[in-house]
Amino acid sequence: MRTSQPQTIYLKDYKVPAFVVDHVDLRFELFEDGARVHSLLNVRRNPESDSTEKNLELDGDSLTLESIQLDGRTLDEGDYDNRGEKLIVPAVPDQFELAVVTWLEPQNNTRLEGLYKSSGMFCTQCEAQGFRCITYFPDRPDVMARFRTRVEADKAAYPVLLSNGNDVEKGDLENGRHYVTWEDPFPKPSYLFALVAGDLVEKRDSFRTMSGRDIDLRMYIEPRNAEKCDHALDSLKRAMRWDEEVYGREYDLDIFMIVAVDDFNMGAMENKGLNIFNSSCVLASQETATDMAFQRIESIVAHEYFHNWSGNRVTCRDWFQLSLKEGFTVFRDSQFSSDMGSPTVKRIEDAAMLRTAQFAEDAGPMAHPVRPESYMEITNFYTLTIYEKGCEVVGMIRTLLGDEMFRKGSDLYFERHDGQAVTTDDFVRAMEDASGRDLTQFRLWYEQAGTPELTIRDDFDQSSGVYRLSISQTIPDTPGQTNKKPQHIPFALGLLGAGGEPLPLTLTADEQDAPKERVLELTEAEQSFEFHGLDERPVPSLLRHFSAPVRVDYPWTREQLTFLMSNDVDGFNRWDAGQRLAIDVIRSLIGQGDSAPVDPGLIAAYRGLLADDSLDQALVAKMLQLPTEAYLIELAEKPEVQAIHQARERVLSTLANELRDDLMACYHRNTLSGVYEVTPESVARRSLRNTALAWLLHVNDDEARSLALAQYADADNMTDRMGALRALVGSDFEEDREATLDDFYQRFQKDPQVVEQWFSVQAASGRTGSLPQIQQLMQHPAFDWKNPNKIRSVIGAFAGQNLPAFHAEDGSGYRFLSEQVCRLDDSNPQIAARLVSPLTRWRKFAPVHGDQMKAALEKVSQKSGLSRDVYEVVHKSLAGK
Ligand code: B3K
Ligand code: ZN
Repeated sequence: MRTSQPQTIYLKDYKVPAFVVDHVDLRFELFEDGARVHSLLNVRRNPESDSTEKNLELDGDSLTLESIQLDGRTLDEGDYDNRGEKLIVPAVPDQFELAVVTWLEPQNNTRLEGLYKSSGMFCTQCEAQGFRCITYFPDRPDVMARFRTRVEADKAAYPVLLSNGNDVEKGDLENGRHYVTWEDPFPKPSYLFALVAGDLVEKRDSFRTMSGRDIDLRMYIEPRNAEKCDHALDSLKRAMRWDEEVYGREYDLDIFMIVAVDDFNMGAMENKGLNIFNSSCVLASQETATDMAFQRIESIVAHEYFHNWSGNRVTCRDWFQLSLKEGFTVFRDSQFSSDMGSPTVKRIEDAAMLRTAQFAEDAGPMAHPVRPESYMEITNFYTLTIYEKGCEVVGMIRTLLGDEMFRKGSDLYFERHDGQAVTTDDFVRAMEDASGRDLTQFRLWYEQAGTPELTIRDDFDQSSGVYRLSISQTIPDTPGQTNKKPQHIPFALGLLGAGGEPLPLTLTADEQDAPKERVLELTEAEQSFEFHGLDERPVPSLLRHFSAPVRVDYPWTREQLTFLMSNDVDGFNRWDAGQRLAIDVIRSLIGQGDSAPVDPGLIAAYRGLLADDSLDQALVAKMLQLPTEAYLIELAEKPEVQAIHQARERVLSTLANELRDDLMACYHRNTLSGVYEVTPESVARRSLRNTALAWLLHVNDDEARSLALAQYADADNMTDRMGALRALVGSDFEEDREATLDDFYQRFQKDPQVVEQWFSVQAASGRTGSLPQIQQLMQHPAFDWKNPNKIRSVIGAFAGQNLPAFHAEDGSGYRFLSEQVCRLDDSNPQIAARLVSPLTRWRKFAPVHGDQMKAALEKVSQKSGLSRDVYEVVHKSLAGK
């Protein structure tokens, strides 16, 4: 628990470490009532440091120090200082051995950082600063050491003992105990350390690398999950092959291990050779995981695997550089997912998430650059900005350099910095050096927070045939940053003729055979571009593929949007036009009551989508999804949540009623027979069919009700079973809803990952997720305050997805959330700090909401002993104008 006001850490204060550690020898004695950790460090003064610092400073958190020896001499209490979160050993020699013994209580560790227990097994989470909860250490990523780890535990209770690298020795000990020693030949920062001990089943596979080495792939799970590993192992092999083919990266150790644990703060962790996963992000079977879960698992398995190069072999110098590994690795996993499935759909999913959630972050009190300048608690900076905007920044470099130069750049980066801890600037420099391009202005993407806004206007001169686009960019102020400079923005576009044909983009009057798509480079606050040789005013297709993470303001007419929806050659922009059209229609209905007519143009456009089986069905499935409430709220100035909800519901009901027969036909046309497979085509069909079902049940269609009940009962996979359940939950057929929810729980109660889905489908729905119902779910025997997934699936789903209930005008949703945050703050501050996030946007809302959100935040800020994690979020949100 915090005793003083949290300190702010600044990038500008970075100094190379005064001492480095070459080797770490660890011995873990694991018991039921605690763990003893013996650590032996080979420490030496860092030749690259000009510091004259005589004292050795080590980090430590919540540790009991049992003994400390320097070069074999035991230090007395007066010989060192271990007050606060540091252990300071004064006047150390230039080179020495430090032996430290600490005692910890993993069984009582509810923060899930450092060494803790999950379902009876020991496991670790060290990123970013969990290693200091295990032993005293210079716990910073630029100290890279070789680790040797001996794990000792009771043999019957913990037959499997794992750590990083290769197992080099094992044997039995007295009292029914045993040990295994692991050695990792690659120097690594402490955040990549991992240990697992448990009664686990092993699933094996193997992979032959491009140079012909055979890698042992091993997955460790609890016995009840033995049948849920195939998908992760297949995904892993695909990722390994892909990284060889696309980036030339080969795996380096002889063993690659994956462990699934139920209690985990994040999705997964890329520990060297021993990735640890949240069970929900790695275990899957057709009966228990939806298509979306299958795809998520494939991408997370790949993401963690890709970190072996982008993160582990080349790591971050300090935590301000987090996006160096995260942005690049998200970019790599997005490319991989595109290659495995539908690139257009993947781009749509990424852009939708970015525009809904990252843009909101950029516009809120926690806004920060991709390379932040300061933080209080680094755990709060595992954000959409670091990850997703960081990914976009890498993607823009690729767009500017082209595929070939980008690959040269990444080769140079890996070659130049292998084994080093580096910065985002080193990454950009490698890209510059390989390509010869100057990315000076581009670097502003790392330095300036906020989402650039492009205002685009156009005119056409019939007499000269010149079409002119004027583009201006501004970047809004964010906390601590004003008067921003224009950024370097790759802007992809095309022009369409009246018949929908792509037109050449002729930049000068004498240019021949101009391309039909271009990437313009915006570098000024205002720029204009002329396109020659046009017979008539074209329809512009702007920011194709979402070529930069920016907002676009252009006065589209509904006719232009409808036209783009069915004619653009860029699938992404077809989808985008559909979204913009739907947004425009929904917005125009806000506050208009239940009888205001819905634009027939929108209905016709959706009818067209449903009718045309020749279109890419994966794209159609995405186009049929109406913009989410969260996105509509994000776009609004002072959003009125209930009114937005009602307007959207009105459009949904109108579409469902007007298109009833088309939806029925779509449902039947997309009924699959044969074996379940997760291909883009079959995923799209299931998605279309379940969307049709949900829409029809939204208007309580009787025939659809029978279809849903039958689909629920007969489904051979979770996508269809959950699709039917979700549709029933969204209907007014109360008895069916209750009966099906009960049946679902009875069927799957032994499977925590499915119970989590059962919780969230209820918590996210207006019909089953009212506050009293949420409180009831929290009383359910399957709810568990110590399990982050359960908290997310009930409280997180309520506050993040059930927006009309969360934003209830009496403020009850806000008060509820603040109470849960306070309760969690003591046990798991990381999760508490994430959970509080919906309240931080209080300034965005009209006072009727905003004042109560603010009051809820103030309540949290008054809690005594507030963690650094929650303190930072709450205080930054309340600070300022
Ligand atoms: N690097 C980890 C995240 C660790 C979060 C620590 N609070 C997962 C990932 O991005 O791959
Ligand atoms: Zn990552």
